[in-house]
Amino acid sequence: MEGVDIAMVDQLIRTAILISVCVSLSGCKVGQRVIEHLPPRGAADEVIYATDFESPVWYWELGAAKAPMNTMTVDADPQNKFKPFDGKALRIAIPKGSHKGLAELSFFFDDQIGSEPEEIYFRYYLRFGDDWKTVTSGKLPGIVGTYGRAGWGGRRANGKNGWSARGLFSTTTDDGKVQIGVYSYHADMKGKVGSAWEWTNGKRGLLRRNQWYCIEQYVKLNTPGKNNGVVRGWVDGKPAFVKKDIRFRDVPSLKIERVWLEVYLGGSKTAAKDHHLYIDDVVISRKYIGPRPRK
Ligand SMILES: [Ca+2]
Repeated sequence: MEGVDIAMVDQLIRTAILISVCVSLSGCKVGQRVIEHLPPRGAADEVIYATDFESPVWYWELGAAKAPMNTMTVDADPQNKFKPFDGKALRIAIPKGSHKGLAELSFFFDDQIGSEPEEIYFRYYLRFGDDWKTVTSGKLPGIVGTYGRAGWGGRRANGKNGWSARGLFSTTTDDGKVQIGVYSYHADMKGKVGSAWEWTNGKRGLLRRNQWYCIEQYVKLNTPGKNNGVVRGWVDGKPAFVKKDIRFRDVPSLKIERVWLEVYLGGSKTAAKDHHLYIDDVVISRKYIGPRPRK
């Protein structure tokens, strides 16, 4: 090592280690602000994932190289009566002539934390825009284990191939309200399409446009072969739905594969005009999350 400054090499190595530790600790969280009221994130922590859409590259953390189609982050959108929940939100469009809003974006548990849970909480803030007036129902973000095989799109679940518990929105009522719920493919499903479980407790799942709501979903997979799987729903921290007799699976290899951040207009007709909704403050956790504390 003659002629090499050992102290300098040592310093370079220390710097390289420090950089790699910082990168691995922050994952793809580059440029992203940590949501302050939440506990630390990671596989061993209760909060597994959180985004507040303040980062211009918020999608990196979900493995996407570019912003998903039909989306943009906004902190103002006055023509659609948008008001921020907290800073920027993700605006999702279902364009005229289309079914697709947000597609092909998921939090895959195995990729992100190296294992797949059997129960999980998923919470986000949701606001339907002033132009939201669908003539059919459709899908919202939710919790699934489709594994590219079954549990969506007419691919019937049989207990061994896949399952899903996505969010659901109904046709907009004449007075501008939207019923939400869960749309599930499970082993007891009849026919090719899933079961629609509307959140009707206290009418809390009947949402108005131009208003932010805290939507939280919980899935606990059943003991394989038994009817003891659970889906729960809360709106603004209040119970809006519970079902505790679901048979998602007959085999232990089916687990919670991902949270699917999907927005999709169903039915045979495409959107007659542009529809917009907004989401913010997405959290995936091993424990109940609940609404943000009021400032
Ligand atoms: Ca935000």
